[in-house]
Amino acid sequence: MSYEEAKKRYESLGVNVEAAMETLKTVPVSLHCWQGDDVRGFDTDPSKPLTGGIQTTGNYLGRARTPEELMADIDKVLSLIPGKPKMNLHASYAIFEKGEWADRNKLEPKHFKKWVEFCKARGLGCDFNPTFFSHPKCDPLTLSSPNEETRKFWIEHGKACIRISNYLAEELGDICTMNIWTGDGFKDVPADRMGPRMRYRESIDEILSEPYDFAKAKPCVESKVFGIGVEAYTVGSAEFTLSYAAMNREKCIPLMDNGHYHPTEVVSDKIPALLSFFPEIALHVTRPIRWDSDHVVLFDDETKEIAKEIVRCGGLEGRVHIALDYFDASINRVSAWVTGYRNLQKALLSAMLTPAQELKQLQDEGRFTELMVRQEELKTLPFGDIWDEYCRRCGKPADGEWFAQIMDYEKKVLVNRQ
Ligand code: RNT
Ligand code: ZN
Repeated sequence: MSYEEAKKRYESLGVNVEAAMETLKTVPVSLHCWQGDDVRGFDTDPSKPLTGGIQTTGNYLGRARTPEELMADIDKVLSLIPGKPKMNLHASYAIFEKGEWADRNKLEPKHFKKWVEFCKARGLGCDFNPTFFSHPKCDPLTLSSPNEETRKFWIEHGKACIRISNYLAEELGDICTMNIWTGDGFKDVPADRMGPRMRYRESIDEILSEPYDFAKAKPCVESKVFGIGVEAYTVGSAEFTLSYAAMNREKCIPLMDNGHYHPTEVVSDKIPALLSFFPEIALHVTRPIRWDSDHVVLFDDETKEIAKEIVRCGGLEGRVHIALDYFDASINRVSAWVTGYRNLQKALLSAMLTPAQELKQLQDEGRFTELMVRQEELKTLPFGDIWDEYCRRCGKPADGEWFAQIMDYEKKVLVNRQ
């Protein structure tokens, strides 16, 4: 079917296809830098394992080993994704001059100057994350450590990251969300659950005492249910972070990662729950398989449902900050990046092509039989034709037109990184 015919099908349901495409072009979605190098970063020994309860599996060829390689890969990704990407960096991706190095508590804006130049040249905004894992100072706790020296070190890191976030927001003229996530927790049954949480709370308070303009730099707090090696207890649990955010609404926002809940809980349902109270929320979109496995985001039911809630709860008007968060080392990493980004774009476009008002009316009038039929019928509309048109209008390849470029890049560039 052609675009024009597909468009007519949607218009007959009262959907404004042109407006949907135009809007989606302006919705920022963060591209996580850490898919390209298996979350290793540049500031610690890359042969050391990841810590903090997260893991990458696989050893596909072509992991980016330097800032130059990572940036080249990101450029490849940017050439193949439609929409309005912004970067998402971790503090561990600081770029040092030759012979220079700074520990995490001593990081400065200048260590991200090359990233600012990268973003400016491509018209991108940038989000940021302090890195409270994969570092010798994880004892293994960080912000909740009973060791005051350790805890102070990580508070200083958090404050340094606020200053860097201010710098990124200022330089790039765009909002910078700064996400606080720690892997703090215990493998086995703890003897004190409250102590670490009280210390974590105080630590975040101290970090957020560093000055910032909340309209530009937005600290977030991300919860988690458990991690590998941290199975029994997580300091930053759902109740902890949500309570923190609720009690500090004027200085931080809650972040939900859809890999961080029990398997039958869904973030799609939590989005309207949180938006009933919080002016703004942030998301890490990922794909958990049986645990927080961080698989590549697919165009699957829950991703579509998350997108629908973002769209119909007014999330596109700046209330929902959307970021990707996954890492797969078992397949071509550039393809993994592109696939996940495009799938989230697809989910958002598909959500925007839903006649939300009509469906809501059916619900409000109690016409549930018809609601089911209408919702099911939407699933077989000619979405692919609209999607391909959207890609073209963004100047990016449609489906079926980009994978060969990845294989070409693998043959010419990635194979040489053995
Ligand atoms: C880990 C959290 C966290 C990280 C990134 C790298 O479970 O999801 O957001 O994935 O910060
Ligand atoms: Zn996350």
